[in-house]
Amino acid sequence: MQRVMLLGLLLSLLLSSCGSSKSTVVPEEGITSGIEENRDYEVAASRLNSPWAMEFSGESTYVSERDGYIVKINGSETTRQTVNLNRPVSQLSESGFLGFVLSPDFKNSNLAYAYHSYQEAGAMMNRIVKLEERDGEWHEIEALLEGIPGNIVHDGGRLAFGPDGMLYATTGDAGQGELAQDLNSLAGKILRLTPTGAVPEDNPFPDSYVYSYGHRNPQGLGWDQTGRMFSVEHGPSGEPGGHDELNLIEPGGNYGWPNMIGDETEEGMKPPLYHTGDNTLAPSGMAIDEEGYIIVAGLAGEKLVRLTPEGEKAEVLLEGEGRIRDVRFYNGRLYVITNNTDGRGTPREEDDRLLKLKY
Ligand SMILES: [Ca+2]
Repeated sequence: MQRVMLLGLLLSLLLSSCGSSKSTVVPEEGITSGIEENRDYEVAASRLNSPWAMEFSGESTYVSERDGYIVKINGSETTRQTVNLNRPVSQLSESGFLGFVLSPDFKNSNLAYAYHSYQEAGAMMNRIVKLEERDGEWHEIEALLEGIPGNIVHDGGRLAFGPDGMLYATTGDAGQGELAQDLNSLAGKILRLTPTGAVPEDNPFPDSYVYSYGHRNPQGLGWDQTGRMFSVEHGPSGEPGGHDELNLIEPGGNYGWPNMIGDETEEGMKPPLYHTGDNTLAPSGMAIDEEGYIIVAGLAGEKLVRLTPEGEKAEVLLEGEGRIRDVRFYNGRLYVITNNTDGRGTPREEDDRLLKLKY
């Protein structure tokens, strides 16, 4: 009961902070509560170190950790697996071992893909590698793409396979906004690769991995049942701040960073479906349910938010667990990883945790 009252207080604060907005995409009622009183969860794993992405296969869950490990969870058994890479992981602030996705044929091939930061001639870079699970460890077998601009912040890092069988990767602007508009740079983009690391013949720009551009720091990717592609990205820091975005991603689309934020418009640039106005959610992972509702993990916002398919309305599904890094559906349950151990959160004894929720 106390939790409900606290929630009401929080919501009224939220409402008062954005009630005067005239925006067309920030819901006038702000973020409402969709928390069910019986939304309990199981803790599927605890004491993870700065977890970033999660994947599932059969009874196993795999969680990437930013300092370069993969934790394999199988029932009550948790194993921290070594990842043998040809270039060492560089883990500073937001960089490190980030995206991780199992190959669609993982059960037969034992292959997976990872996105991680490394140092090259004194500069932070990011690379996408193919890994194989063998004898309880992971081994790099091939680098697909290297030299993606990096920094201690704005490294993007999400990997996902699309319904077209292609590998998609989000990259950040590496702290240099102008790179997001430069089609010759891999920064501030969503990239599309074949599973062997080649440029697909039907990419929107000739001989280029770039699928969409004008992104600041996208970290969430997903497709609905009709094949529409969505991404969430972090809005600007400082003044005005906030303005985190949900975008409908189309091939060759320019999503406006750093030229425009929020409801601003510019010829040839696509506005977001939804943005958070002056509020900060700091979205990382996302998941889409069977009806097209979009569930977004909020870091600084410390909540799990569900958006309607067109972004007209937002509601809180979970809060009080600290920062949330990633969210995924598997076998009808909603899985969430917290992100309280990377120096920006307030970890509790069991952090970070993998939570399994009813949905
Ligand atoms: Ca934008």
